Amino acid sequence: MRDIHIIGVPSDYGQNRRGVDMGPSAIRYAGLKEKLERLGYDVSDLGDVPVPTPETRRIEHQKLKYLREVVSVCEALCEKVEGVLKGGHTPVILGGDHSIALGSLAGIARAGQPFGVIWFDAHGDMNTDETTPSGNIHGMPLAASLGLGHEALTGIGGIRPKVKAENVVLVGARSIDPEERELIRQSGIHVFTMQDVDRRGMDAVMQEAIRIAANGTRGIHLSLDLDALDPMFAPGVGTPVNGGFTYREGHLAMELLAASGKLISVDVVEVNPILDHRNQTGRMAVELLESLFGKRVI
Ligand code: EXY
Ligand code: MN
Ligand code: MN
Ligand code: MN
Repeated sequence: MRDIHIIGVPSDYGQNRRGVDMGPSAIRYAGLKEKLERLGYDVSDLGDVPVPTPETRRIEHQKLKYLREVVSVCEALCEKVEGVLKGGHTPVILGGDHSIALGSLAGIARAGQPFGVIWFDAHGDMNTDETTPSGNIHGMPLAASLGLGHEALTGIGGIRPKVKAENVVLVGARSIDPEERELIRQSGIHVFTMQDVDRRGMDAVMQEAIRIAANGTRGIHLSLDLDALDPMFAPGVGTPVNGGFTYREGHLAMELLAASGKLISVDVVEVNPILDHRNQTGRMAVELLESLFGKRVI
């Protein structure tokens, strides 16, 4: 079993609701390290990447809010992820809002192996500075990782694109902006909406998603946005959207990914303890990670 290296990214610069910077603590307090060790992994917690202090918080671009801070966090995360992968370990990256995934994907790309991505999310995260309705960069990381949008984001880690659209699968989409829809269509990524999951079932959708992301690649990065789950099971997220995955659909998806043996890295994002109830969402994140790393009933 490859050992696991945990990296915390306490950043909320990709959006405008305070609290998601405490996501790494919430997930740690839910017992992540101990529970993965109980599954037999050797787990090292590398601590947190440096995040600029709020004093530097300055909006220079209304369409790319806190750009300087997001880039600084993602460049630091990119270095860490590259080092963990080159050391033969599995990075488990704790957000923080979803803008950090730019750093994760840059680091995997810098490690040099072609990879696929399963992007578990209620949203598309496929906006650019030209299409964004909010200016929040957590709505842009997937587009930027594909090389779409402002070069300050697409150039993170010095690799563009970080991943090929043919190996990217968005699963759980149910809140896409009008202009974002066009970008998604043109990009060539694969999308399974909640209707696809309703009609075909999570088993069929995930089996296909794994096939697509693994096709011609060394493995799969899972970008797990807790808002993919229904707010009933993950209330503590910054942009909740009704009609998400059930508790079991979430676990089945993780169990199928575990069984595929294709996982190379994972980021877990958007856990906001201020919006949560008794760390329900932090605990949900840890439970999903246990399933992702092979926890079995029998
Ligand atoms: N599409 C909206 C925007 O771009 O502002 C909402 C994005 C929410 C992104 C969250 C992390 O998934
Ligand atoms: Mn080690
Ligand atoms: Mn997201
Ligand atoms: Mn989302």
